[in-house]
Amino acid sequence: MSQPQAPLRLHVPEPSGRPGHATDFSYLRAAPAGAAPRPAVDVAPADTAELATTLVRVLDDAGRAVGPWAPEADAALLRRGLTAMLRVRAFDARMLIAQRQKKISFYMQCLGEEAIATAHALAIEPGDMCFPTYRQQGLLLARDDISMVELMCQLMSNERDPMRGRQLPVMYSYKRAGFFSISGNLATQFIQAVGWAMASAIKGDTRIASAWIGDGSTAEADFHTALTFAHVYRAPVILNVVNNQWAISTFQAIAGGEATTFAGRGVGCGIASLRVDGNDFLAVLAATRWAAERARRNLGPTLIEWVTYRAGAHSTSDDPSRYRPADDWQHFPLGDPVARLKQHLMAQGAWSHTEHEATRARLEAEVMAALKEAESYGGTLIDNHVPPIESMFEDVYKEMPPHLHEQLHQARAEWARHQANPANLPEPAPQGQGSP
Ligand SMILES: Cc1ncc(C[n+]2csc(CCOP(=O)(O)OP(=O)(O)O)c2C)c(N)n1
Ligand SMILES: [Mg+2]
Repeated sequence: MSQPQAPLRLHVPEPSGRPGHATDFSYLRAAPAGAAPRPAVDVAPADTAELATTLVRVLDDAGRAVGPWAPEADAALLRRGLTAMLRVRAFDARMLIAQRQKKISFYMQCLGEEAIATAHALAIEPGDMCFPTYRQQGLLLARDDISMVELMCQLMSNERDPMRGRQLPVMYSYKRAGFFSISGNLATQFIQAVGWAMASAIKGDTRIASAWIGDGSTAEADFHTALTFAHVYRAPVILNVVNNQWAISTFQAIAGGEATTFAGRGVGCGIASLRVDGNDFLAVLAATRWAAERARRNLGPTLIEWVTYRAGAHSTSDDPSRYRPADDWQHFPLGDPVARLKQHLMAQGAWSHTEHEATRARLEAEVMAALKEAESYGGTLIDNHVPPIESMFEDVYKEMPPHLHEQLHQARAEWARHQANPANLPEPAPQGQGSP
């Protein structure tokens, strides 16, 4: 006779903090700055196992750059980096207000995560192709290829929106700036990036790809497929996992981050992997350079888990006070990336409070001027402008097939009927609730 057993049960991970109950961040297991070794770029992937569980950090609590990962970066580059982060923050803050003012329908900010995309953008080369998510606006705003006005026109879906109103606001696409079209279907861009990297190698090109995904989205099958292909063919790609602790209201443990790391997934697949302090501008610079060199030297892919914190709401449709402590970010052990780089530069005498405030004011003025210009081009919510109905049918096929011709004909007739009698107009859809 077998012993009676307790009934089986499942484990459902829970966040260690909730509204009114402070988060216990010890689950992060944050290592001290300077402690992680920096192996040669041709390290065997299996030998990065330790680097995938510890935390690569450069800036210590006093703002000093310490340890083997401290990158070569002169004050001019770091000042540029700090300015880029402040630029992203100013842009995000103003676009949030613009959404509340009903000038745009939807927005997604990256507050608290600015170091990752901005330092990454300054560490890769023009011509490399990023496959971002909606939270890497820093890739665009750290460089000058694309104007703020153009981004705002996309957000307003106005006449100058390069996407012609066919994408949700923030879903930019800039081939000329190495910024692949953002997809609303999470994780699809991860396999596309690996495919692009493979194609670059097949063509004998020198450009590498950079794939982006959030902690929550790693639970999608595409993530795992991408890892397999990247490993098998040693694709020249950087596989970035931004672990900002949350996927809307779902804690990262639900996507599989409990008692393990997302970087560990890479090692399991035979991919060199790093777990890096994503709020440490210098660590992001150093780790990106290391991974980019590996890719360019045909040493294969690198997976980097960037540990950070989504300080703001998921999007303008979200209210995080419902599911986490309101002051969570203030207690996040890795701090604020802007404050940390500022402290580092000030300690070297390469920045000052006065310069900081002057830069903020200048960037705020830049954003306001851009907004004024973008608004002058109108927008769906600003002047009720509706693009011509024909534009719905354009740019789909090189030559419009007969069935679309027929639908266009029908749509024109419907539109004319509504205009003749506005009472025929259907109820407008509720605005302001976007997805993702
Ligand atoms: C395939 C798919 N599933 C679900 C969604 C809805 N959705 C949009 S964003 C999001 C959370 C993603 O979280 P994460 O990957 O951690 O990225 P983060 O928003 O934190 O940057 C979800 C579930 C979607 N857009 N696509
Ligand atoms: Mg997330």
